[in-house]
Amino acid sequence: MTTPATGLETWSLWIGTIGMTLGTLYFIAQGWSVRDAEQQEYYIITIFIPAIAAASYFSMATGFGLIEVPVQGLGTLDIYWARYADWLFTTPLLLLDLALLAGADRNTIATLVGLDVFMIVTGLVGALAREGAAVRLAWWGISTGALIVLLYYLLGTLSEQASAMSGERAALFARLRNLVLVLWSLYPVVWILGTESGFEILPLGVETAAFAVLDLAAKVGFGIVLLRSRSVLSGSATRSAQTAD
Ligand SMILES: *C/C=C(C)/C=C/C=C(C)/C=C/C1=C(C)CCCC1(C)C
Repeated sequence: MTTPATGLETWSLWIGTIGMTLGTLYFIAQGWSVRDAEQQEYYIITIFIPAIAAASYFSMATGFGLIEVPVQGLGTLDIYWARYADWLFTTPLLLLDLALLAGADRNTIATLVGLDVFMIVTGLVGALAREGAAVRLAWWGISTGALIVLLYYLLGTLSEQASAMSGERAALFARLRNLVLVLWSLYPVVWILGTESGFEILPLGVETAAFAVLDLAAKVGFGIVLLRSRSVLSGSATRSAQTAD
């Protein structure tokens, strides 16, 4: 069976579960009275993000989301696969929020989501690969390559499209984009320092805590920043001034 979770590991997973649940409930409560269809769109997307993560954290906290992977030369690694199931759905939703804010066209959205899904799936393959450390690191490199292109796209094409929006909206976009740039860049770092790479510079407990902090900031933190600017979220650039709530 899998090795029993350490204190920090268990704590982090339960804090993740509770934090994501509270975030979900908070966004639902906030969005309850929203009648504007365009604003509702952001609420719907942003509520599902911590809701999916809460389910994933609950599965990890109760042991379902964990498997043992025997890796050549590294022994048996404990891998929380449920993270990737969560990220596969939540990261495209986060990008969708950003893309809507930027007024992005369909091709831009498709490119972003495509790169993102590619990044998460190749990361998952790297986490599950049994063929030894070199193969796992190669997958990490492929996934990180996709992240770099994705962030480059956020800074380039998407930011360009956002600059056509009103000042307030463009400023909100820039704030959230910067949050994504910083937080998302840390995921491959935690992965490579943690158990997945086999380096185990960070023990599983510390790695789990680090991912919990990143996940809470990237989902609940992101959602709070986005939704507290509700007045910016509806109408065209010019209408935004009149729809203050
Ligand atoms: C709410 C969850 C978020 C924002 C998760 C983001 C995850 C990433 C940006 C993960 C990236 C990875 C790599 C770039 C390489 C190694 C494997 C991953 C999946 C950790």
